[in-house]
Amino acid sequence: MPSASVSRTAVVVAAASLFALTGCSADSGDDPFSGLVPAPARFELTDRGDFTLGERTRLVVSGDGAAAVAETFAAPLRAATGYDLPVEEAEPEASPDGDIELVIDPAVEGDEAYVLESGHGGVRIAAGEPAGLFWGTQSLRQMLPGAIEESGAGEPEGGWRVPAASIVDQPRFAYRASLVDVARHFSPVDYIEKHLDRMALMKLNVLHLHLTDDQGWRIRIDSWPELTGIGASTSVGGDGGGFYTKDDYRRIVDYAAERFITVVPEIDLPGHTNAALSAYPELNCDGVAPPPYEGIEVGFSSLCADPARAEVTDRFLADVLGEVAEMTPGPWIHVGGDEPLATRPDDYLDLTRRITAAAAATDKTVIAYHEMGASNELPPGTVGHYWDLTAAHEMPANRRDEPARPYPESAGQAHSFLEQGGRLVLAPADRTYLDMMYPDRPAGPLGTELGTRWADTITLEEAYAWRPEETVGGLDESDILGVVASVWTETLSNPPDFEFMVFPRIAAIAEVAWSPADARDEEDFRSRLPTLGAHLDGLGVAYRKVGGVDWAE
Ligand code: TNX
Repeated sequence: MPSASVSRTAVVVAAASLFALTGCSADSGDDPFSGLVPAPARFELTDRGDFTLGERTRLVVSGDGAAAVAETFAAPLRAATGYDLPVEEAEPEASPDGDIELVIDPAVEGDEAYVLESGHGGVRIAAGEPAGLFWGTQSLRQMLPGAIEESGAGEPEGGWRVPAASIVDQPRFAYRASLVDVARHFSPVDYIEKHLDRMALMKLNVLHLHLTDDQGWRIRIDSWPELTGIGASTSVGGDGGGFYTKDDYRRIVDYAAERFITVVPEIDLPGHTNAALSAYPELNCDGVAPPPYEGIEVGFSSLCADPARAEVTDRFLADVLGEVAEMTPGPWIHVGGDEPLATRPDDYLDLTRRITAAAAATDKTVIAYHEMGASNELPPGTVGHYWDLTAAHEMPANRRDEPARPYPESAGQAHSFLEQGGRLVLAPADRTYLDMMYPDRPAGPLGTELGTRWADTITLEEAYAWRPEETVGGLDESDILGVVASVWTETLSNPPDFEFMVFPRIAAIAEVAWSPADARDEEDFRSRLPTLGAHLDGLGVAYRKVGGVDWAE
């Protein structure tokens, strides 16, 4: 193993050589390596010669947590190559050449930072924490040929080659989320696991599950069983119901945790609650349960703020949020709060206080959409989730007759979270909503028109050009906990349609989330996408082969 040429005493995020790779391609099999997505803070190809993963390669680990990372990394590699790839504990110095070393090394500072050195003699990834080590393995995963994603792939022409490189890397933001709306159309656990694999490839580390909405309640609550009875019986267009049992949810949480991904459960309150209201008449002010809803309107349902319903509503909030928190190991719980169009403003403030208090009573940190910033009684540290348009937004041509955006009100509500000691996660709909159409409005893989345009259409380049710090004005980098790429599923009812809208635009947001701000370069990003595409091909993802990218054959 060649000695590391990168200092391991500290990981310095320096952008200087981020794009050193442009135009380079190492011959690593069927698909030449075109670069990593998201771009590392520092990446250099070196002249130490390609590493070849072979029958005798071992994963040599040292330090707490390294073996578990190695096993997660090795499982798909074994399936693709047929090699044993044994995981063995050893002092790093003692390991012979030809291995992949995964080393916990406190000298590498930063919760998610890692350094990676590859060359003819082997690969060494070092990190201070297991999370960093895992992200290092995901870089190595992308440096292997895309066939590594396919079970039983067999050896590609040229072997399982990894280009010689030096990487020093850590993320820009701590919270890098993919939001999946499983309420409008349900996704079974197996598909969520696939999505988690794809998230890991792009170093996204938060799965935000939008578990409840007007059309469906998708998580079992033992104390309110009809939520997943009547409440889970259908979906948009009557495309069938579904929900996660507690065991299903724990499977998702565990699978995510193995990939250093945290699940954030969202229970959308007090609006977007028709499914709950349809299951329990006593939650309705008039005591009458509405029928299940299969349309795509928003803003017509609300929990009841009437004092006569206070006992049952507060019991509902405490029970639901308590059970959800109890099965969620991560630090956050999301209580929604968006589009309260069916809730009178003073009722909304009252319900917001009660909802966020019930959520805080679970000892989780509360996250809420920006509308809840209207309240000045938020629990300390509540995180605001901004979803309105960016400050830079120009109204799309089809909506010029509407009032100018962004809503000053939404921006003010976002700032209210900062004033109350919280931070923001940013998800402006005109940049990060992956259910927004592409401007050329192509039919999806199954021939249907996909997505909506209420916020705008979004190209890959527009998603990539987004600058989070400019989203609502007046933000410091430290105000931003992270960013969210959201996929709402009113028009997306199956994996190919979902994937066509999500990929590759989610990769643009992943790079916004991970890579240094001053190093982003659209041309360079497009030049690196073919390698990601080869991996998505290996995973069977039906991504859109957008123009301007030299996608792998
Ligand atoms: C707005 S953004 C919504 C969702 C819709 C989405 C469709 C937000 C928090 N609410 O209920 O699904 O637009 O793009």
